[in-house]
Amino acid sequence: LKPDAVKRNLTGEINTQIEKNNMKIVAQRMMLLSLKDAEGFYFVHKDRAFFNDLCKYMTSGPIVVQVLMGKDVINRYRKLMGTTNPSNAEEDSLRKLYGLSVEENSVHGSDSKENAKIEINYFFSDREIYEDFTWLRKAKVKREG
Ligand code: 3AN
Repeated sequence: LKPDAVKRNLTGEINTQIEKNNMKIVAQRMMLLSLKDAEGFYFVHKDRAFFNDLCKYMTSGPIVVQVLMGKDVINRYRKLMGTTNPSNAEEDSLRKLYGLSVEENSVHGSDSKENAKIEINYFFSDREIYEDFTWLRKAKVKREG
């Protein structure tokens, strides 16, 4: 959950929607990213024009990082999030409901199992994850170059 959502006190509301859609929050933490954290997390976008602004925005206030579990969870959560730009996002999607702009679009979600592994390992240690996610640990990859 990105700074715009946390700032507007939407954590509970978004979590309710996640849970209502049969996805389980199995790890969660509120944190403030350093610029280095954000740059590492978004390293794949380092050549994009919006990279610096995006990293600055992601450090502008606390975020809530979480691990979701469920059947086909990556695709189902991406669908619940909606498209990157909230103004084009599907009715009832999180970005349509809460997003303010293409940058302040309230939520992030891993786009593949491979990236989910990297992103979960970026933020969580084994002991913070409620379910058995040991399979994740086989693929420790450092995102930063
Ligand atoms: P998504 O989060 O929908 O998968 P990505 O991975 O293409 O989108 O982009 C990562 C993040 O970068 C987005 N969530 C958004 O905050 C930001 N972003 C993407 N495209 C733009 C853009 N054209 N201008 C500003 N920020 C952008």
